[in-house]
Order: sequence, then C-alpha cells, then structure tokens
Amino acid sequence: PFVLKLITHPTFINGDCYTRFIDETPELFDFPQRHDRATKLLTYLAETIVNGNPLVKDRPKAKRRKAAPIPAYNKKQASPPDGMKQKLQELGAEKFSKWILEQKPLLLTDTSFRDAHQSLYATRFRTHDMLQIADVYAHNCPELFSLEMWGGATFDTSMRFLKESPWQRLAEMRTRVPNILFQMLIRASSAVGYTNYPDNVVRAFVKEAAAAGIDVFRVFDALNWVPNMKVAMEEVQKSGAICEASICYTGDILDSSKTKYDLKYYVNMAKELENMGAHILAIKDMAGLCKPYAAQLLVKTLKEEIGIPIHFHTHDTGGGQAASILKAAEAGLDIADGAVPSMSGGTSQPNLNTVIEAQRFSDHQPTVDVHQLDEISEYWRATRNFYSAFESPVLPAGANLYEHQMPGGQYTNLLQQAQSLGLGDRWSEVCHIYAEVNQLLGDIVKVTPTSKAVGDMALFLVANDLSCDDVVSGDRDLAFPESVLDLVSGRMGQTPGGFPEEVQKQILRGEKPLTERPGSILPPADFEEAAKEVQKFVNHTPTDQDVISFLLYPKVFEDFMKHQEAYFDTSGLPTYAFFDGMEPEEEIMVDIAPGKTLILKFLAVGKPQTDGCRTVFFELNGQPREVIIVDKS
Ligand code: 3PY
Ligand code: ZN
Repeated sequence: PFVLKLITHPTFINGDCYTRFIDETPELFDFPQRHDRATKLLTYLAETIVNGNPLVKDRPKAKRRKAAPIPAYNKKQASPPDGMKQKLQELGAEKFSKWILEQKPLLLTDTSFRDAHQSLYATRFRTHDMLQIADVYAHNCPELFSLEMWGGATFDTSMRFLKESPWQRLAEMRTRVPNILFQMLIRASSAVGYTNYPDNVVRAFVKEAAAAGIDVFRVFDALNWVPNMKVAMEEVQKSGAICEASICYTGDILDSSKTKYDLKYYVNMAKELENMGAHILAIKDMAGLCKPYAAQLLVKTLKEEIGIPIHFHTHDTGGGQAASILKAAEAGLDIADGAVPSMSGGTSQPNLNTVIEAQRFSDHQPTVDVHQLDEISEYWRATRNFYSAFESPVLPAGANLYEHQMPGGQYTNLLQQAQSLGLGDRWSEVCHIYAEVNQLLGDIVKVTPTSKAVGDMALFLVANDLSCDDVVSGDRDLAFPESVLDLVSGRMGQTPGGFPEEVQKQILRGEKPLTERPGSILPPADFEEAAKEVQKFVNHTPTDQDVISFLLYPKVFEDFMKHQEAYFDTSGLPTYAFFDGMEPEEEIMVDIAPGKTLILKFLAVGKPQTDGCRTVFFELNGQPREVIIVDKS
C-alpha cells in the first residue's frame, strides 16, 4: 500500500519527482524505514519463538498473556493536578526543604517502580509496564511526595537484560508524570555501578540525570564514608535538584553491647551531611534492621540535632517495618517509603496502605487516597503475572536477619545464586558465614556494592568448604572473588576503623591497599575518546547519554546497542511476547513511533529445512510476512 500511495501521487505521475517532493511529502517515503523496523521486530519475535529468550531459559512462562487492567482517571483533564514537582519549581530545593518541615501529614514515596521490583523480581520490570500505569499515578495520586523510579540496579539491568534504555524510560515516564517528584538512588562515587568511577564520570552522570528529569537524588555510600559522597552531592546541588543524603543503618542502636554503629555515630554522620548541604536526610535501612523503638529513638534524636527533613527507607523482610514507620512518624518523621499493596512486603518496602491506615485520625495522617492506591495495586498485581520467570521465592526472615543483616535486594538473590551452585540446602550455613565474613572484615556497612563482596565471599567459602579461619591462617593460596579484593583494597572506599590489618594482608597478598579516595587518583575519563569508541558501534552521532552509559558499562552498552541494531527497539513489545515470544494466532499491537502502530499476528513455524532454518509465518498489518531463522536447538 505504501508503494501504491507513492506511485499514484499526482507529483509522481507528472514525473516531477525532484528531491523537494521527498521533503514535502515524507510520509510517502517512510516505507523503507517502517518496513525495516517491522522486519527487525518480527525477526526478534521469530528468534524468540524458535530459540527462546536466554533470559528465561528453563524458567516458568508468564502466567498472563493479556494487558493488565488500567484504572480509570479523568482523561478530560488537560493535565494532571499540580503536585510536589510544581512546589519544587516554585520554591527551589532549599526553600522546598523548609516547606517539607512545615507539613503535618507524613509524606509518602512509592518505590514500586524501583526498589520493590528490584527486591522482589531481580529488577526485571520493563518500561512498557511502567508506562501503562504512569498517567494514573499523575492524575489520581498527585499527593505523593515522589516516585522512586530510577537508579540502583535499574540502570544496568534495563540495558543488560531487558535491552531497553534507562534514559528512554526516564524521559517517557516524565512525559506522563509532570507533577510528582522523580527520585533515584545513586551509590555516590559508584554512581549506578559496582565500583568507584572517576569524578568527572560521576559528575556527568548526575548532571545528565537531573536534566533528564530526576528531582530527588538519594545519595549513599556503601561504607558510610562521607568523603566519598562529596562529588555526587555537590553535583546534585549544582543541578538544582534535591540532594537527599543517606546514613545507611546497620547494627542496632538499642543494643548497648554494639558500640561501632551507635546513636552517636549516626547523629555525627547526619550532622556532617547537613553541613555538606544536604536538603533532606535519608535513613537508609536497606536490610530492614531498624526496629520500631530504634526508629523512634533515631528520628527523635536526629530531629533534635539537625534541621533538615528526614526520609525513612526500610525493607519489610522481618515483617514488622510498618511499625517502625509509625514510631518514626510519632517522633516527627517527614517522609516514608512504601510500596503499593501488591508490590509490598517481604524483601520489598512496607505496604503504603497499611502505613496510611495505621495513622488515620492521627495528626500525621497522609493525604494520599488509599482507594486510588488500591486500584493501582490491582494493576501491579496483574502485571506481576508477566514476570513469573523472576518471581523470588517467599523467604520469611528468621531471627537470624539481625545476625546476617542482608539487604532486601540481596536476600532472595543470594539464595538463588546459592541454589544455582548446588548450595540450596546449605542456605542457613550461607547466612551464618555471611555474618562471619562481616565480622572478619571488621563489621562493615553492607549494601551494594559492599554487600555483593560479602555475599560472594560467603558463597566462595561455603562452596569450597572453607571457614573464615582458613582466610586468616593464610595456609592456603586462595583465589578470592574479585569483588572481595576490590573491597579490601580500598577501591570501594574506607570503612570506619579500617579493615583488620591481618585479614587485609592475607587477602591482598602483598598488594598495597589504597588509603586515599579512589576518585582522587582515578584518571579522568576522556569523553571525546569515549564518543569515538561509541561511534564504532552505533549508526548515529553519539549523544551525551550514550557516552555516559558507555563509560559506566562499556560492554553492556555495546551489546545493548547491537541488540537495537539487529531488532530495533524491543521495549514496546508486551512483556509476555518479549520474554516468551508469541502463541499461534496471537495478535499484538506495537507502537513504533508516535501515531505509528504495527499489528503483528503470529501464524505458525515451518518444519526445519536441511540447512537447519525454519520459516516463521506472521501477518503484519494484515499482510503475510515470513522470517527465516536458524533453529539452534
Ligand atoms: C542499590 O544500591 O541498588 C540498593 O537498592 C541498595 O539498597
Ligand atoms: Zn532499599
């Protein structure tokens, strides 16, 4: 039909087919590109139908193969009601921070777009599913303080596994949600990675993220080493966004036998962060260790000692963390994190509706509407069924949670890693050794990336039937995991009191540990050189975002770009089709550009030919199409 339209156009018939004709009527010449995009997407689907997506190999198939129900919202409203985003724009970060202090109701952040699925589904939720519900949030929940929706593990996971651009996710979400603050998690000098980066990479990343739509940066250092937070914090402040600096909570401030991470330690750190210009202080309780009375004491004391709002983040691994939020709110907490009911609980955040209901008729009752959250929760509940392949086993925390102190995001992940190494039945031993490794290293803060090093070491010891004593004795020449060397050598930064010298010596085998800030000695990245490298594998002029993605994750970014080149942008495919391909007679609609939708129907797969190829039969917008694929089985 495209060709028909072109050759029947009067200009074409008159023979006036000069180049302006192409400029004036580009739609007539769009067909090769559209054809190309469609072919690429069909090739992806055919490949997935015949050979499967390696990401879900041997995993359960999606339990649902139709769109999740989207709650109604007032589509007549030209734009959603104003929210905190407009307040921030009106006041600027500093005054906005003071404004928060004046609010009586507890403000709420929804983590469903980031930490909830990072903790429950190994960070596998796709942009497609986020976009469907984004407008509903904007229209029906404008009272939310923020959506935590970017950073942490989502940056690399989206490119590495989901083959989609984290920047595109941010941009498309921003278009749909102009009124609620967007919040991200940044690992200070490790940005959104697992190791420290040069300062100019961290700065460029923050600047670009703020320009792309992030309003609140939750900055933390995985060893609570404040000097390592400075670069990221400074850059956030320069960008005009809100700098939310974190104290990572570990240990137990109520246990007087534990003196390393006591109340004074946290108060001192909070004061330092306030002096460095933080607009908000986050209590980042990544493992869900901050029990109700500890939360109350901590918030009460911090409220007396510092003058910026406090934002509490916890994981409900132990099951009782809504009570910690309640106690903290009583003590004057300003903002709390939670997830919608269907995305909450276990290693995820506490249930937002539980938190709201627990405070109904109190002075702090949040203003977010529980019924709206319930409707949104139904959407997420249905959406979870697209991700059956990644559903984490429900792993109720035992009393040993307070001994091993594993972060929520790591807890279920490490179990799966242990199972894949054949150590599933030795899980409690892994937990126990994890706690021992922590003590061996001098009792450190455990959160990405330091928690990964402790987890890697625990698995290494259990898998090789070794104990922490074997590490210290140095009798055996052990090849420790790379992450452990990175940690103990100081390449992740310094821990309060330092690593025990003997342990450091045995693990590093003569390598001299760093004492200075890694960013101060890492050579600055050369952005122009990096752009030239990127140019080798993309067929457009590299954008700043491309260059930053490449500097953070060179190989992951290159592979992702190659995927896009081969298959076009697969992020618009429904999740069940992206993971599992299509079923015969199934039809899907895919938006490939504004106003351009493809209707794809899968018909059948032909028998293998002698050369191992199979023909996959589709209909594209009602026309038959075939794709030939090598059957790798
Ligand atoms: C991350 O760094 O991704 C975390 O969620 C740490 O808690
Ligand atoms: Zn978390």
